[in-house]
Amino acid sequence: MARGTAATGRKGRREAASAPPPRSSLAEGVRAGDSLSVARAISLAEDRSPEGAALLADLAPSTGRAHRIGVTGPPGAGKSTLVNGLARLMLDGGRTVGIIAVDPTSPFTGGALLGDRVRMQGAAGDPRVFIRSMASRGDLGGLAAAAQDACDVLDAAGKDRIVMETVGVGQTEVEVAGAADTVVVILHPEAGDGVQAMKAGLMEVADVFVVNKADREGADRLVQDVLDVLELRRAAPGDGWRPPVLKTVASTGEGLPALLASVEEHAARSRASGSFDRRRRGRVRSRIRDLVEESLRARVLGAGGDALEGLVDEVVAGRESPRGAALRLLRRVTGGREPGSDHGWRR
Ligand SMILES: Nc1nc2c(ncn2[C@@H]2O[C@H](COP(=O)(O)OP(=O)(O)O)[C@@H](O)[C@H]2O)c(=O)[nH]1
Ligand SMILES: [Mg+2]
Repeated sequence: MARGTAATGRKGRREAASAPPPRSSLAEGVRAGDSLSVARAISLAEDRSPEGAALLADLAPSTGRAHRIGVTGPPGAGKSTLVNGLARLMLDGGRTVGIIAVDPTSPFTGGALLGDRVRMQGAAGDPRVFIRSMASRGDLGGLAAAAQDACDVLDAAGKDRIVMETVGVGQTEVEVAGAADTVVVILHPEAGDGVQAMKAGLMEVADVFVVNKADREGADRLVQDVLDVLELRRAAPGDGWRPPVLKTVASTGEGLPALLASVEEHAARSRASGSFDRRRRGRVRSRIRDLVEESLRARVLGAGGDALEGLVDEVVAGRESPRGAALRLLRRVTGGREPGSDHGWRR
């Protein structure tokens, strides 16, 4: 990545901007790693304000260096405890760390995240760590996008490692965690959870499996269950990386150095094999698509909001088909031109 060293890169940019408007000074603050600027930048991005969009554009040249690690698994598996321990190890190894805790199930004031904050205090007291909680505002797709934007901000702020923790095993969690360079799936030896994770598609996105609470009954059996499922998965095409299944006791730190080593090995191997770039391209591709979809949807339904009910009447009365109605709404933003086909408007 042609980014130069952090020091010369930042200095060069600062000299180039002789009379920076306020937005640029916020970008400068982010690039300098200032926590308040980072927090404000993430809020702007989260609000999806035009100011936030412009800021992300300003920061774009400074992103792409961090390694993004998604951590997901069922509630209570020990994710927060493990992320905290992992962050400590990364700091001890001389890395700077950003942590984003994503909770699609709770409103912004939800208790779960406050609990997480308390648990993460070990790492939170350290100025080299930035921790941010993000919760649903009733729009799950938006949450995944906001988490990605927050990652970009932390990346631009010079964090070497960004960990995204999600609370559960639903679709949004898979989406958020899956949008990482390395995906860690945490299971724990309690009835049903392993099966649930396998159903939710987590088995497919995992690069590293962790059976946490290895101090509990049933850990070895769960390791074997995961290995059995992986045996089937090996038939699928891949880059030769076999996801390891590691045992940890996050509450004591046991197994965490091996987990970190595994994550780092995956990072190195995927960069060498090209799968890192492929994944990153795929991620960017779907982010662009999602944003196009989002803004088209807003434009079509925003501009045609009044027309929508009239079209509903027509469809209900049998004078128009749903597809025909959709095309009529679309034409309002395509300047009356017929979209080539409606396939491009969906995924
Ligand atoms: N026995 C045991 N308890 C653990 C372990 N890791 C975490 N816990 C406890 O499990 C509970 C849930 O942990 P938490 O990190 O909040 O899980 P999360 O919901 O996945 O983030 C907490 O009470 C932790 O102290 C472990 O390895 N062994
Ligand atoms: Mg948690």
